[in-house]
Amino acid sequence: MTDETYRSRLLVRALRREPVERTPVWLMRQAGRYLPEYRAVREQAGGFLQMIWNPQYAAEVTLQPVRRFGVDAAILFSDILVPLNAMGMRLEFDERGPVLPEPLREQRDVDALEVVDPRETMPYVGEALRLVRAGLPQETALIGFCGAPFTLAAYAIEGGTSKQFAHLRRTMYRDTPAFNALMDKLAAQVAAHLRYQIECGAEAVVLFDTWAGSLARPDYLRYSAPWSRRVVRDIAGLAPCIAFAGESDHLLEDLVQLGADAISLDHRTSLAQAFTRTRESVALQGNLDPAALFASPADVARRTHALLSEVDGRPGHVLNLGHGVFKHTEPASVAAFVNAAKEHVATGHLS
Ligand code: 1CP
Repeated sequence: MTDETYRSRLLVRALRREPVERTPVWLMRQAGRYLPEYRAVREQAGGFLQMIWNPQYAAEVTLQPVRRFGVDAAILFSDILVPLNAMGMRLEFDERGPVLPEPLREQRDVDALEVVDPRETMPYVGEALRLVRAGLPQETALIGFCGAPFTLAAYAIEGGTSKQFAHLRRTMYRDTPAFNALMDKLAAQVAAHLRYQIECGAEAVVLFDTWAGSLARPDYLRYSAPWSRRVVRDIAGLAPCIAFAGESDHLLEDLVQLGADAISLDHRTSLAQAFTRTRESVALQGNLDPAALFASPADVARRTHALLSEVDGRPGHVLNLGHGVFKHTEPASVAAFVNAAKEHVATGHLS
């Protein structure tokens, strides 16, 4: 990458806590059903997994929000559950979300799970990344991602989404050797998947630990953090890593210890206080409430300026939502969010 290309990619610089001309902005789940052009491709492809497995479709929907809104980053269109499928688990998506009809419940299920080479089992991921990079403006960064081992274990053991995670908790507490063996395999797969995406052009990666926040702090430290830390260590120096953990205000100080370059905060955490709590030792991403996008575009712009004023130009901020875009969001509100970010003039630390 030339110096000029590097300088133009605000996202990568902000993740390294370098001063930037303006705060970079992108949205989690920025490709999705709230966009008519996404729905059209989904119809043509015939399903969600069909879009992921076809690099042309995956690249097209990855590029759609970049074209429409001019966000500062594209995130590969895929899903955190794709590697579980590559490891040998059946995976389906229905109206309610993901379904894994053969969940892992015992040691021998874990034994049957295979750590695989992403180059051989998920070549469509690398191909889609190359197509996206070729279609992106120079200044737009490309992001890869993976689920964190704990969140992947939650889906693998439950067989889908859950509110109480009873099977997961039973396995964690009562069959700890099987849980640990599963986490070891998942950590190896996750690290390999992130390395593969970086090799194929991802300039930053997100590690999504969506269900981490469901754990009390001692359980997070015992059952999730060690394996996430292993993954972060495994990719250190290759590309900046953003650690996301859902509803995790109680874990913020522990998330710093993962060693990632940035932490993605949800809207329940005060961004200004988070800079203090993390001693400005990591970059912070976030954190407009995704439901705030149901406000009028003018109100969304006001809320976005208020959030950016709170940060006041401190280095190491990437603007995003606290969690993914909701399905019934109006594109005009997303545009208002992105445009407000691009127009915002910091009055504090940078001026
Ligand atoms: O019907 C559709 O079109 C599918 C909806 C959808 C989409 C657009 C799903 C099903 N996944 C995705 C894409 C996706 N998932 C991306 C693509 C990048 C982007 O466009 O922004 C990413 C980064 C993910 C990651 C993901 N999948 C997470 C982690 C982030 C998060 O939101 O917490 C999780 C938990 C999933 C599982 C999943 N996949 C899909 C759904 C509906 C869910 C969540 C189900 C649940 O609540 O358990």
